[in-house]
Amino acid sequence: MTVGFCGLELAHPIVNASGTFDAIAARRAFGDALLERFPFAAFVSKTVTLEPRQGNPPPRLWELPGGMINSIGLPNKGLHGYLGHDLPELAELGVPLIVNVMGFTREEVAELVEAFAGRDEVAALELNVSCPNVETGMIMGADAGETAALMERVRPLTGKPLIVKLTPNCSSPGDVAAAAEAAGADAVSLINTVKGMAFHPRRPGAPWLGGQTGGVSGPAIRAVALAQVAEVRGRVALPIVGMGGVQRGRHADDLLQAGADLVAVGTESFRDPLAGARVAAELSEMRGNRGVPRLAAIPGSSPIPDLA
Ligand code: RRO
Repeated sequence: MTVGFCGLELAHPIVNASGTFDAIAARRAFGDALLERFPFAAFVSKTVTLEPRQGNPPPRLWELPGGMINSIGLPNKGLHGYLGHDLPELAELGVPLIVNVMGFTREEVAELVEAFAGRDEVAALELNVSCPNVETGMIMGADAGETAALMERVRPLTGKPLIVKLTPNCSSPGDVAAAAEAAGADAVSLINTVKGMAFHPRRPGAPWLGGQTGGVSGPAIRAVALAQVAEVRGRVALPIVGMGGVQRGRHADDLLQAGADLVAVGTESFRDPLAGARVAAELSEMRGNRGVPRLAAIPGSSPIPDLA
């Protein structure tokens, strides 16, 4: 049985979290075998900005006992590089393509949305609102008014589904989600990473990450994700893509129980590139095989030790 999401028909409820699975590199490494056994029911591409970006200075990662902190800083080819190089390759994956975009002003986001509005390869857009609006100094997705103003600007530009990717780093994700819904969003996704910091192991007090602070992901934030998905479900009727620390089918099931419609696997894909398929299969086994692949059908997927 397939899963409906914003008018898309998906083979199962597991997708990837933006920026955590490089499908182009994976296709190069595994060839068409990747397409035959693609781990996700839809592919969410890494964030695209209007202009090309180098990203943050290194180091960009810090490993935690329960996950990691990243401070990648949006390295990407920019809109034109994406349209010319990435989009044609991502369009061949055989699953719906969701493009994640971010701008530093509302007009930048509008330009990005307009550029993708007419592209048949793109099934939906995810708006990454975890960055500052350089005109107001506010993190767009940390403020309900900013989020509403952004949605009002971009909603008329496309009939494609618009998914607002919420940040957990705000006082009320529920308020922001409600504002996004009232202004015409088709879905929300949450949570993005939780702001964190690590000191250099040999220079106490000196930040390790080149970007000073970064985003915590992995099992460390699973309970935060569960609480925020449940909170947002209490505030909106929109479809929700839930994510944060999912390693197993049981964790995906928890997010579904909390009110998510789809679940994204993120950090776990760095450890196990087939984690998406494994989580889908485990979920299927838990839920009585309602349309997701069975674990036995996924050679090479790596079971992991039982975690609490
Ligand atoms: O590129 C990043 O450093 C980054 C982004 Br855009 C994001 O949305 N979330 C994250 O953890 N890192």
